[in-house]
Amino acid sequence: MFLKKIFTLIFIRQDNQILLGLKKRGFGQNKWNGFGGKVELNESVMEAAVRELREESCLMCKTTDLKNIGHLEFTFEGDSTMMDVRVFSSSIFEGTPTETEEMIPKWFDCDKIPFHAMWPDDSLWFPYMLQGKLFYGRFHYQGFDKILNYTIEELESM
Ligand code: 6U4
Ligand code: NA
Ligand code: NA
Repeated sequence: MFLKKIFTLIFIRQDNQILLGLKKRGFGQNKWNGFGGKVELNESVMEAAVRELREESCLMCKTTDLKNIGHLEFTFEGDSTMMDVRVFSSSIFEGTPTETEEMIPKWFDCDKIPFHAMWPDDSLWFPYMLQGKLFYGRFHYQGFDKILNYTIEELESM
């Protein structure tokens, strides 16, 4: 049995670009990723997604403007915790991406995603996101660099 912890991950889109953040500390340090974190007790998953986006990039977004685009589950060899990550996107937001204690935000062209400096799973599921397909992926890691096995499927609805 796994102890599930729910996380959010949000991707802001504008024209043919996507906003990523370079994580400055903690889990996923020095990797480019979407913005997100743990869901707290007193909030919904979408409220957490909006809060983490604001805390990490200074952008503001409404829960009603979020699209639920994917679901990712991560397990790690020898660890009974499952990271259950709810993935969102939005092209409606306010503010200017600004560096915070946790992240350095930067716009990337969608055909120039820095996969070499991202979680190894990202290159496997980003194509679904970039093609507008809903996805469900499960990844089992050994350490934080090696995927031992995985499955990804396209979903009809979330
Ligand atoms: P604190 O303790 O406040 O720094 P918090 O911000 O709540 O933590 P954090 O940053 O540890 O949580 O959350 C991890 C973030 O990384 C979430 O947005 C989910 C995302 N994430 C985790 N594993 C990932 C993976 N393999 N691939 C990926 N994103 C991942 O693309
Ligand atoms: Na975070
Ligand atoms: Na956070």
